[in-house]
Amino acid sequence: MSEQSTLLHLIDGQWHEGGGERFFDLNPARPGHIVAEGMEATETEVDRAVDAARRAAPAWAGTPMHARAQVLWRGAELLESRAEDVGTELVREEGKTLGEGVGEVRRAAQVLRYYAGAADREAGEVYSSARRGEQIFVVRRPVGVVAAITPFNFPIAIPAWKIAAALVYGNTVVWKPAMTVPLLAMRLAEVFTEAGLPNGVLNLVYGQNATGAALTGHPFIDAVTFTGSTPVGRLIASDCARRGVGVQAEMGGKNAAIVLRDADIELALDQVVTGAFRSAGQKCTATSRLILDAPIADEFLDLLRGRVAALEIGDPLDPSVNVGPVIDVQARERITGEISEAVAAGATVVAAAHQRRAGTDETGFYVSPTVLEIEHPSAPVWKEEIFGPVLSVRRADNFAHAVQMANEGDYGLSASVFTQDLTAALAAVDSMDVGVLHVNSETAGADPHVPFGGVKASGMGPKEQGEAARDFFTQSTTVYLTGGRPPYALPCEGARP
Ligand code: UN1
Repeated sequence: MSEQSTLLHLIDGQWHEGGGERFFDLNPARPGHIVAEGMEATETEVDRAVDAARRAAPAWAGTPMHARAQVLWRGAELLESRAEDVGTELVREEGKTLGEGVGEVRRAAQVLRYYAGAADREAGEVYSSARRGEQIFVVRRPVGVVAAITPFNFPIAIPAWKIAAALVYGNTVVWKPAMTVPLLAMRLAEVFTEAGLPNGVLNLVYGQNATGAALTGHPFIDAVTFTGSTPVGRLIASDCARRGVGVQAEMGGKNAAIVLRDADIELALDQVVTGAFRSAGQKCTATSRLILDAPIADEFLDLLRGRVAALEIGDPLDPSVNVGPVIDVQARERITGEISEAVAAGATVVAAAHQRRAGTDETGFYVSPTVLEIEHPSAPVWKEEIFGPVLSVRRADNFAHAVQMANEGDYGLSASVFTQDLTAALAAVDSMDVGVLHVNSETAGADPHVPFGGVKASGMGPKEQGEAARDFFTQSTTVYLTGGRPPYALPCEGARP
């Protein structure tokens, strides 16, 4: 699969080239190879996409939910049948390993099935009334036209969980994916159209930040679902707030793993290495801080050194590679710069991986997985999201101290606690300021049927996935239903025989 694909926008059910600047989608493991190319959308094309979504909205909202769900069931089957091919394209475009790429396409299929199943689940609530003869119930209706802005790091799973949820609850969508992963966006949009989605219900446009801003600021957008950095998310959220538009923003993370003295050390090592270095650390849920209970810290770091040194770096299409490149040259420069600055400021490199697979193209955007021990909490690598294969370590005197360290800082997405002590695990549940807590598993991962999202600077608005998705993609109407005063006796008022 070395051919180059042409990227087409999807507007009102038609595929066509954009009228804006030409852009190239590069393979981060072989930057000389162009995976796909296309033209950005112009502002007029963004307008046309929103207009198409707006025109398609009433008929789609009026389509029975089971019929909407049928499109998702078919889409899931198509994705499943293409998992190997689309997963390989994902790897060529984004740089995560083959197992992760194919796994992510399967995960997207699972997400579509979960939302298709929403048609068979309860659709609202019924309450008792204080008044005789009345029922109160809450029904859900679509919000309208949704703008979806998605990041590069899960090119198909995150779009799937935003778009499938929006669609099944009766909304229409205009989607702008990250410019580094347009091919996977086109593949997902193809799946939806082949599955029978009517024209205009899903529209796809490519473009830079200005295109995103034209979309999220468009007067006919009713809601915005965004995943990306905290500064951009907050900018979008404030603009949406001014216009009274609902927003769901999933933003940064600086996720801590705490390893307590009684932990299963082998398990913790496996999970910390996976959490920190899978996808080259480019997950908002990646483990980027490690807090070690002092009595086991030296032993843990010794073992970690061996694990990290054994990681194989190289072309992610090679099945024996553990860590691929980061997304682009800017990311590589930024991340390596942060590592050098941390070391210059006194951080100690306690572990690093340099093993390249034979045949690796050295122009690929590789960053060696690195573990840094930090003395002071003000170190930028301890506080700021790096979005790369960098793990910062500190030592804690005891459990309470470890929790206090984990809760430091602005973010509150995910955390892990490794312990066999039930009391400590339950105390962590009560005291960790995060939206997702893992006890004895890595910080990354998100099942489709449960809420996902963070607190503090990590998230704004309703969470994603599970029933939380319904809260965001629908508006509720509370109905007080009474028949009034009938001109005849009701059975419940009649005299007993
Ligand atoms: C995961 O951990 O599998 O951008 C999902 C991100 C998150 C999703 C993480 N919004 O990394």
